[in-house]
Amino acid sequence: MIAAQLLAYYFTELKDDQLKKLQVMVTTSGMLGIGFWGPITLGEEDVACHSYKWGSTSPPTGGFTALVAMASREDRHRLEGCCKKSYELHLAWFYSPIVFSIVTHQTLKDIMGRFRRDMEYGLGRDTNPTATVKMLPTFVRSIPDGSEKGDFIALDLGGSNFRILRVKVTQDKKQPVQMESQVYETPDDIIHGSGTQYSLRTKEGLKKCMEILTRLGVEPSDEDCLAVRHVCTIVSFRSANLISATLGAILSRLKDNKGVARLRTTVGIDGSLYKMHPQYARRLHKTVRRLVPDSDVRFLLSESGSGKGAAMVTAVAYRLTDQARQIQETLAEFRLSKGQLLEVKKRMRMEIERGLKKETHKEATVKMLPTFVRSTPDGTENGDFLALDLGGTNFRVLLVKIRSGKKRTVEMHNKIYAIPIEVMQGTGEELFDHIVHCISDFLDYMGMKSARLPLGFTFSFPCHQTSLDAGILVTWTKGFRATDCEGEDVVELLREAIKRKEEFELDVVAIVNDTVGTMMTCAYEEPTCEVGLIAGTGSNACYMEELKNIEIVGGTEGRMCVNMEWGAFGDNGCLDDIRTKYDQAVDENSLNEGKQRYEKMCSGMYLGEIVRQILIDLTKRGFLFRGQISETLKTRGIFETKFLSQIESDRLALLQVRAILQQLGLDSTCDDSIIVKEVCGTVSRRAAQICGAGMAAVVDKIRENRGLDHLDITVGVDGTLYKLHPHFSRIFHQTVKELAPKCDVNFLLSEDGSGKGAALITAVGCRQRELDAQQH
Ligand code: 0WK
Ligand code: BGC
Repeated sequence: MIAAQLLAYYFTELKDDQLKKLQVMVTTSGMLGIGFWGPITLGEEDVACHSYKWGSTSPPTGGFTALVAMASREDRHRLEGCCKKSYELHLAWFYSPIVFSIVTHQTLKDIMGRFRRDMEYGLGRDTNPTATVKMLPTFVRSIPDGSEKGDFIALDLGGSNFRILRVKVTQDKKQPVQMESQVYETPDDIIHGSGTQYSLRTKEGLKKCMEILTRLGVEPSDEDCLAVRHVCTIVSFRSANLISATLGAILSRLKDNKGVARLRTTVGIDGSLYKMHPQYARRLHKTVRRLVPDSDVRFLLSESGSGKGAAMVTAVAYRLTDQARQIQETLAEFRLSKGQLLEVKKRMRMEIERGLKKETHKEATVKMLPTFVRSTPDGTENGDFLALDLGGTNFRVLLVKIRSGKKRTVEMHNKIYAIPIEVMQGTGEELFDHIVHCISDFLDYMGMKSARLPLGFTFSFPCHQTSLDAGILVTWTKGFRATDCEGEDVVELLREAIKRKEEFELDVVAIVNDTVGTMMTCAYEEPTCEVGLIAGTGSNACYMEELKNIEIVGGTEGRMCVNMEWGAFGDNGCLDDIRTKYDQAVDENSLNEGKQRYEKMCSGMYLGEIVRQILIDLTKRGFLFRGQISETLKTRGIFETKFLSQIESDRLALLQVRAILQQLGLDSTCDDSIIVKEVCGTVSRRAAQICGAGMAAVVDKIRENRGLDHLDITVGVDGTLYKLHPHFSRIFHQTVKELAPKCDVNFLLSEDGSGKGAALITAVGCRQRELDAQQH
C-alpha cells in the first residue's frame, strides 16, 4: 500500500521529462504489469468501463475505483456500497496508477492515429454501421456570417445544468446577441456523481478532500487525502491527454481537408470539467499543441453555453433557407418551361420566314444567307485541295486529298495555328497577311510551295455570298474585330494578301461557313445529312432549303444550303422576355453589344461569362464566397466555358470543384461549390434547350417544305461545347425530340471538322466550273 502511495505521489510531482525517464524504469515493472495484466483481464470489464467512461465529460470514475482499491479492508467494505466487484478492483488498484499515467507522447500519437482511422470508418458509408466513432452528420452546413437575425428559444440539455434560453440575434454590431436564460435543477445523484472532486490541489483542496471522503463515509487520514488527490490528478491528466489525442486527430483531418501547410483554427470549448478543473485546460492545450505542432490552435471558452450556439444554428438555418430560396428565384429565370421553349421555336420559325422573304430579308435578324452550295456530296468528288478553317477555337490549314470511285477515300493533313488577339482585333491586312503566312508555313511543311491548288476557305462569320467564291462580311462575331473587313469581300481580301506575299499562287474556289462545311463533311458519310450545326465558340446552323423559298437568290428548282446565322436571333428584341439581367450584362460587356443575342445565351464563348455575372450578383448578395468579390471574379472572360464542363462533370467530387475555383483565385466553401455547380448546370441547360428549340424549328421547316407528316433527317454537328460539355448534347437532343415530335433526327458528330467539307465543296465548285467552261 505504502509503495503504491509513494508511487502515486511520486508521479504527480514529476515534470514531463522526469516522467519520461521514469517510463523506462516502469516499463520494466510494466512488464511485470503485463504479467499482472492477465488477472486484470478478469477485471477488464471494469477497465474497459474506465476507458469508456474516460471519454465522458463527467468527473473520472477511474479515480473512484482506485480509491476503493487503496482503502483499508474495513474502509473498503464501507465503500462497497458504491460498487460491487471490489476484489477485482483490489487487483486493479495495485497497478492502475502506473497504467493510467504512462501515456507517453508516442502513445498519444498512436491514439491520435487510431482515432483518425476510426474517424474515417465513421465517415465511410460501408464502415459507418460498425464504426465506434460514429461521425454523426449535424446538417449544420455553415457558421454564422453575421447576417443572421431573429428571436429564438434554445434548450441546453446534456451538460451539468439544464438551461432554457431566449436568444435575440440582431445586426447590432455592439451587441449582436442578447440572451436571457433560466437554469433548471438536475436530479441529485447527477450533482453528487460528478461535480465536487475537482479542486483537491491546495491546502484547501486537501480540506475539501477530507470533506468529500468523510461524506462518502470513510475516515481518511491526511495521507489518504494526499493519495486520493494524486489519483484524481492522474486520472484527470489521462483524460486531458486522451482528449488531446482525439482532438489532435480531428485537427489533422481538418488540416488535410483544407489542404493547407499550417492549420489556423479555433476550438470552441465548454464543459464543467474544462472550466472547473484547475489544470485540465492548460494540460489539454499543451498536449494538443505538442501533438499537432503544425497547427495554430486557439481555444475559445464558450461564455454562454451551447444554448446560444443552438440559437445561432437555427439562425444560420433560417439564413441558409432564405438564401437558397433567393438563389432558386434567381435561377428560376433560366429554367424555361416547355411552353416558353415552344414559343422560342415558333419565334425562330417566324424569323426564318422573314430572312427568306425578299421584302423582309433586309430587316430580318436571322439572315438565311444563300451559300451557293446546291447539293451534298455524291461521291464523285476527286482531287487535292487546300482548305483553311478560320473562326473556331483553332485556325487550321489543311491539305485534303479526295479520291472518288468504289473505294473512295479522303486523306487529310493539317496544321493548327494560333490567331493572336492583337491580330483578331488589328487591321484586316494584318489578319489576312497572318493567314497567308500560315499557309506559306504549311506549304513549306508539306513541301509543296510550287503547287497551285484549288482552295476552300471555311470562314465562320456571316457573309453575304453572291457566289460560291465571293462573300461580303456582314459583321464580325466571336471576339474578332479586324478593321476594314466588314462590308468587304473576304475572298478578295485573301487573294490580295496572297498577292502581297508573292510566294505562291492559290485558286480560291469557295468560301464556306463552318456550318456548311460541317454538313458536307457529315453528308459525305451519311447522305441523309442536310443540316449543319455548330455549338462551339459561336452558335449557328445551316440546312438545304428549297431554292424557291430563298427569294433573294431566285430560281425555283432544287435546293440550296442556307447559312441561317441564327446567332443574331433576338437582336430585334423578340427574346427579351426570356433574357435575364445577366444576359444583358454579358451583352453590354461584349465587343458587339446588341448583336448575336441568341448566340450570347447559348454558345461557348459566353456561357462562362453568364455564370460569372450570376456569381458576382450572388456574392454581392452575400450568398457566395463569404460575400467577398475577388479581383479574379471581376475579370471578364476569366470563367471560361471549359470550367463549366469540368465543374458539371458527374465524375467530379465537390473537392475538385473547389480546386477549380481555387485556380480561379476563388476561396470557396463546400456550399459555395454546390451553388456554383448548380449555377453552371442551370446556365448550360438553358443553352442546350434554346439551341434545341431553334433546331426543332429548322427540322420542322424542312418537313413542311417537303410536305411530309414525318421526317427522318441527319444533322451534322461540330463545336467544342457540343463535344466536350458533359450534358449539353443530351439535353439538346431531348429538347429537339420533344419540340419536333414529327421528326426523327439523327445527330452525327463531325470527326474531321469542316475543312474536309470545304474541300468537298471546292471539288464540286471545280467540277461546276469545268462544266460551265465546257458549255461556253
Ligand atoms: C470545328 C470546325 C470549325 C468550327 C469549329 C467550331 O472545323 O470549322 O468553326 O469546329 O467549334 P469551336 O472550335 O468554336 O468550338
Ligand atoms: C458566326 C457563324 C458561325 C458560328 C459558329 C457565329 O458567331 O456568325 O458564322 O457559323 O459562329 O462558329
